Amino acid sequence: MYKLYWSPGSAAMAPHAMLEDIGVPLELIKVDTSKGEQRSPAYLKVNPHARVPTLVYDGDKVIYESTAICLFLAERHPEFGFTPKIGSADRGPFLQWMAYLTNTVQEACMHWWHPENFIDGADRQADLKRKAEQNLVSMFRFLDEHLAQSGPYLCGGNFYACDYYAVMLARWTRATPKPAHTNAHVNKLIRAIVERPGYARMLKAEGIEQPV
Ligand SMILES: N[C@@H](CCC(=O)N[C@@H](CS)C(=O)NCC(=O)O)C(=O)O
Repeated sequence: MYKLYWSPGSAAMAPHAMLEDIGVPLELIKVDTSKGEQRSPAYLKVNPHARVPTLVYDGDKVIYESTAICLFLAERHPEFGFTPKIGSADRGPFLQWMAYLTNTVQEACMHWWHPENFIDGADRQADLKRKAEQNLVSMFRFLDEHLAQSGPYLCGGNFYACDYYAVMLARWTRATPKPAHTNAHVNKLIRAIVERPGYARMLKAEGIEQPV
């Protein structure tokens, strides 16, 4: 039994999709970030950083950080093949993509959505947002070129959790001038992922759509 604290279209998307695939009993606890529920005293007890997602497992154990939750779920449910086996050829690229997505692409998304968390002043925030927009265009162009040469998934022929993560972040660019899905090979990856049962169920449960 897992409990996932989530909000629609947030960093909870990737772990939520995995939980839908895994199919174990799941309690979804919606945190309305637009109303500031992430800063309620009750939520701060499970996640002192006031962010979603947070996973509760084995009764009272708690972890947060989307990437950590994805890796943890992958290890706990190896039969779903969400990660390559330790020491296998795909393992290096898998770890590389997870790190790149979370450290670099997700950070640029955060700069775009919430420049006020990084810098004071409306003009400087607008500058940061513009820079983030340019960075996101380059990053998804880079991913597109990689997928063109070595796809259809990030690690080649095999799907892993990093593909869920990439498609989650692709959705986060939907309001930018050049959204990720306008890149042909990223688009192909998105179309493959939205067909997967877990990701499709997650979109439905969260009441959101994935632009393709
Ligand atoms: N590094 C964290 C980031 C989580 C995060 O920033 N979540 C956003 C939603 S995507 C959030 O909870 N925002 C609420 C707020 O900033 O107050 C992760 O990947 O889990």
